[in-house]
Amino acid sequence: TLRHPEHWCRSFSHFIAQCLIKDFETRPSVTHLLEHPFIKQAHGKDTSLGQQLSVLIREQQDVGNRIKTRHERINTRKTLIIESCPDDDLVDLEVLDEETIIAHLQRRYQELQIYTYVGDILIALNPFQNLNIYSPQFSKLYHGMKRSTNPPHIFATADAAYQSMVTLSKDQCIIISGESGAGKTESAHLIVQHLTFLGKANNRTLREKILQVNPLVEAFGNACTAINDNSSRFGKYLEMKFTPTGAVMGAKISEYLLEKSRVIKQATGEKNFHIFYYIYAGLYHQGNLKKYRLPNKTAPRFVFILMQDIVSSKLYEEQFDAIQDCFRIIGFTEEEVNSVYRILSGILNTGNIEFTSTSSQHQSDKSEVPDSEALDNAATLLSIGSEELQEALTSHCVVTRGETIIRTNTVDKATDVRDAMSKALYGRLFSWIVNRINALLQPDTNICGMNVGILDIFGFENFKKNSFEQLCINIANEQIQFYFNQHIFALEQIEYQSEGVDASLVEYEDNRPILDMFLQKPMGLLSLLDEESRFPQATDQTLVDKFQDNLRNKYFWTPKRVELCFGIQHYAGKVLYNVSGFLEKNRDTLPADIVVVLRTSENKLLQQLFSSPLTKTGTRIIQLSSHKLFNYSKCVYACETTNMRRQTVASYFRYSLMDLLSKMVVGTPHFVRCIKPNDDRQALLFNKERVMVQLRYTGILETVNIRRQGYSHRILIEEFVNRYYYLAFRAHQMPQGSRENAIIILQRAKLDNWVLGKTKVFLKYYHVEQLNLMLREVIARVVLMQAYTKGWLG
Ligand code: AOV
Ligand code: MG
Repeated sequence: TLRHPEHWCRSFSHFIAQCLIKDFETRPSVTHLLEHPFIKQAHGKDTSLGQQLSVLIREQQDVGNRIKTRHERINTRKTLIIESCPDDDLVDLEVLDEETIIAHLQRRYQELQIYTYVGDILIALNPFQNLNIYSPQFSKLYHGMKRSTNPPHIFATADAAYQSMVTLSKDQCIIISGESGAGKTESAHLIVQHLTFLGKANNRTLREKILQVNPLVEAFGNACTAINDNSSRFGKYLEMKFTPTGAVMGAKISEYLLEKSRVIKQATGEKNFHIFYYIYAGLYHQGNLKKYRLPNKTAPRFVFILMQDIVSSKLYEEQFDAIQDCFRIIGFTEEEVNSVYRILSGILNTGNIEFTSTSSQHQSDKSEVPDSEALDNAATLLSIGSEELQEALTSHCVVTRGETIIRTNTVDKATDVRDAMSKALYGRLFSWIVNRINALLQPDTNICGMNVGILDIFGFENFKKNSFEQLCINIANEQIQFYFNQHIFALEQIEYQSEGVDASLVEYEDNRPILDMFLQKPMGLLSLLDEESRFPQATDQTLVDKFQDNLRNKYFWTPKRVELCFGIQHYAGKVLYNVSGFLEKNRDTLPADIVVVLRTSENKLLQQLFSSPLTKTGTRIIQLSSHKLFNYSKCVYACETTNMRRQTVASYFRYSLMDLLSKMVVGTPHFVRCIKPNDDRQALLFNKERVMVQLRYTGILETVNIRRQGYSHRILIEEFVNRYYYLAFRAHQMPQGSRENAIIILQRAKLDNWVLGKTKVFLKYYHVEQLNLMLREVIARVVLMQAYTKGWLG
């Protein structure tokens, strides 16, 4: 009876109408019931109720109309039956080849439909302009809806992850990929926005705090590059934590591989991390430059290219205010923020310390600081002794046969030490901020909840000159592509065979050989780099020779005419790397003398940064249990633990990759593939060639094929019956997890095209969506019914 409102008694309809109004914001999926004549009739006498209802209905229509003009179409389907809509999903295209897909995406892009589905995967084309489709009204519209109800949207992906988490009580993970500037970070923001909307906690401040997390860490971790003005220079995995009923209760970020070298040097046309410009402009306008000992004008050798225009930049000043708000809202104390500013200004001043060579009779390689202003400023800001700092920069202790000898540093060496200190300060400060945010956003209950994780890393990069940083970034992207392939193609096809399911196999480009070349031990590129880094006499040339001698495959080559370079055929294209600086960047040594001085700081925060056991980035490394690795070995490129004592950046990088993937694989993945339509950052410009290349290397055509032919969801029969028996049996029946019962449920749900394997039910992505939606509605009805019969809501 519950399924048919026309059979409801009057008072029950009235009650439902009240519930609907109360629940409207959280459950718009049932709003179509509002229009049902029996409901209207039921509260016809209650004018206030009637008025509220009509307001809600009008609001709903309003949003719909706006969507219509925006997307030139409104989908008014409100039934549970899946209707194919050739426009929105590439899987439904009649002709399937590259040309057709490109033409289709181009037409949609020109109509400002930047999103398109490939089954359950979302393709997002960067619009390079602000679209008016991300307001709370849109969040409402996409809330709890099936994908086919509305035009494709990033909110629909976030919603699907959320609904799947709540319905199945399982962690979820949204993986956003795409090359640099394709729109990953923007997509991640929009996902967080929709998830905070969905996870409405009574605690409003918590929502506000979570929304400040991305802007704050990005101020410290993003920078302007030749490709993207707001390029992520670190990998970020943000986990949003929810209660079992779906209320947001906290968040946690993990950061990966910050490009610290940017603090001391940027490529031509690039800039330092945003925060330096923000604080300089902000403090300038506050009249606080003196307090933080920052020069009023651009100093002669200000490594941070704090250009003159910064002083007049209104935008930077506004960003500074915004960052101050972020700190305050998230809960940093004034003392902490002040310490952060002092350390940042300390880094700026450290960058200005210059050395000159002084030779005496006894020591020819001595360096000194001719002008002590920057040195004194840095020491004051970092609350350490100026003399001690100078000593740590210009000399070092060596212990031989129990005796401590002090050796002087050459100018080059002193400069390296200075730069290592700046990098260490910034890297550790960044990690501290992330850890502090995590502490402040930790759930304050012991409830064992669930997560939606959002992965936003630095995208694939290919500059004119590529260095060690690009290599790490590109290997990380290679790994994410491998994970995608494993999940979409490999695991699925293995299961067809083992379960005796007849499904045609789809060929795809497997990038495992490239990953092997990088990560294998002991002959992979990273291992070779580590080995060479252990030799003090190693040079750029010996490194290239070593690579050349040991990496003999079609993915690696050394160009004849360009010296000290090697080329890699990545999944996303050819990249030429210049090895100069590779060894030093990989060693990333921070002299003990500097650590000793910094530990004497009177600044509590600074003490904390350097008190923990030293790891390369200052973050604690998470040890993974062997059990976890065993389970995930299909998706994660397994690599065993490395010797922590002599940790290089490359070995830390392996850890990070493994840690990241082990987090990702516990959740059900949802993929967002960002595509960059042109390299000029221009709205409405669709460069066919560029899009074609991206579609090819991400394997979109193959993905469409496998989504069309394959079964993306494979669930053990017992688990299936356990999960969905509500749809065909009474709550107290608890049917057995048998094949017969699974078939009863599938038939009752009126699904077709599913297959039963030996132990699993094979379902299309839209089957699962429909089953979950039905399950949610049935459960909601049962809950309402119980509440009503018990008189709780009279
Ligand atoms: P990325 O994260 O993929 O690059 P971003 O998310 O930073 O790329 O996007 C680059 C720029 O594209 C943004 O600064 C926006 O100007 C624009 N953009 C992207 N998505 C949208 C959108 N949905 N609406 C409006 N503008 C958008 V990198 O982090 O460099 O790999 O390391
Ligand atoms: Mg980014």
